[in-house]
Amino acid sequence: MKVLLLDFNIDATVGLHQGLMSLSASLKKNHHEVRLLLLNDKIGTCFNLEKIEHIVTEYGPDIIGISIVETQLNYIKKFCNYFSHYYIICGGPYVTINPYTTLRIKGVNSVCIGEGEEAFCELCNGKKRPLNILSDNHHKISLRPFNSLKNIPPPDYNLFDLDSLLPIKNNQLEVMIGRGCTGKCSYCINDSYLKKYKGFCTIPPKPKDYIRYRNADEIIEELVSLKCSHNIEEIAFIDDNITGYPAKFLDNFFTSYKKKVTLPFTCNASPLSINVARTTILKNANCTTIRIGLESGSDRIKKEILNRPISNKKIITASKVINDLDINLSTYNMIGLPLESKEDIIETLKLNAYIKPKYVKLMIFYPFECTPIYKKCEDLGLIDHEIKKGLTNYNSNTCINFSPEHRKFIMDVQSNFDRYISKFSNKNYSKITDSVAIRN
Ligand code: B12
Repeated sequence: MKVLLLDFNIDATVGLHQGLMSLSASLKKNHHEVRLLLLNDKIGTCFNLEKIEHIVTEYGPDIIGISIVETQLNYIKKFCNYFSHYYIICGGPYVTINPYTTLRIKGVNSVCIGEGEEAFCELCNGKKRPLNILSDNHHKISLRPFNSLKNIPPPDYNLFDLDSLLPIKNNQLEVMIGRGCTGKCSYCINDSYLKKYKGFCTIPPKPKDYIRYRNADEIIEELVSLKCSHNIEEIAFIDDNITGYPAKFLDNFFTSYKKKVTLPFTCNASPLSINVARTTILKNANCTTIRIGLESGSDRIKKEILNRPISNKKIITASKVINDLDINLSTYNMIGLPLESKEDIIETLKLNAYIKPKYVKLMIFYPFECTPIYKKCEDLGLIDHEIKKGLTNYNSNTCINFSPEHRKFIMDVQSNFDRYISKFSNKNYSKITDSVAIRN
């Protein structure tokens, strides 16, 4: 079959789509022809339906596969409506938690819930009603258990034009060595994802079944080959929590990485699993930056709103480990959280000032449908749906009904986050925009 995969990446962070690269690898292994249409204003095609029609008609796909994140939904609806004469299947995080709503979008023929490598291949191979795929609003969802990542082919990096994409990312290659997170943070997809699997698998998975990692030798071989064929200066391991993988795997992987790949790297890690032993493994392998989710400096907000049991004390301890090993510390932060006061935001600024990150990234909170925090916001009547509908990013506005004064404060902190942090310390902070650090 001829498959066209669509990556809607409009007014959003540019990056390799790990899910689509994995689907592409499985489809190609099953002898299907695959092409990507990347919709993005900087690289790829801009969102102009006539222009897109020209590309789609020229390729003539038998099936169109779209990956959906909620903030791209407006564009996706327009696309599906316009191309409703094609067979369209949608998957991705939004679809997994809102399958029936997605299936009702005009033009959508079927949806994939959860991980899609086997299901999408079975559909393209002609199998009727594969598990994980729903083509009818009246049918019930049935999911297969999480697959071991050792059973699926390595991601197809050729799906993307790496030589055009890498320069935009400061020649930093994004890589995932595993999947899953056992956190239950109320704003994130992971918990809802796991709940879907628990509810619809014949054998419900345990949280630990969600955490999986790929074969270390295979990843190393892949990175060595990518390094030889492209201008890659740095690797970013974008797994949710790299230090959450077993120490033996980390040690084995990074020992080999240090010998064969050698490139400096950045990674995400949870303050809960950061310790001297694990962080030393990273440092020895040329880790230059560790990004942690600070999210809020208010322990009350973390407990009552975010369901995130990572106290300021734990964040301070983890930051000390990172700073002591002379690794750059980077923090992810959110403001504009439901029931958050000015004082809570000041706590976030103060905590950043105290732990001295080299880079900071701030997002204005956006409630994703069907997450526990969304339900809470709805119950309290906190969402301005008109504003939410128009939002495609996390920095231009808040869709939470705050007073005009608090709204003004949020926007001011958003524009001057590093300067606000500096108010609480004597150090200047460089700011990360679009996930790429601007080094001073
Ligand atoms: C890495 C990552 C990124 C990377 C790479 C993007 C990507 N999609 O790969 C970067 C940094 C670029 C990024 C950007 C953004 N991200 Co992001 N990101 C993630 C993260 C941490 C991991 C995603 C991942 O690679 N998972 C592993 C792969 C294998 O899984 P997958 O992509 O879900 O794909 C599998 C299935 O979903 C399914 N599937 C997916 N698509 C399709 C399509 C078809 C046809 C089929 C059949 C199946 C199928 O099969 C795939 C293989 O099993 C997730 C959190 C998470 N745990 O998912 C957030 C997440 C996906 N991001 C999110 C968001 C909002 C964004 C941004 C809007 C942020 C921004 N500030 O701009 C942008 C949007 C990007 C875009 N497409 O426009 C949200 C989406 C929430 C939602 N409900 O929609 C998530 C869920 C985080 C959260 N808040 O909970 N992101």
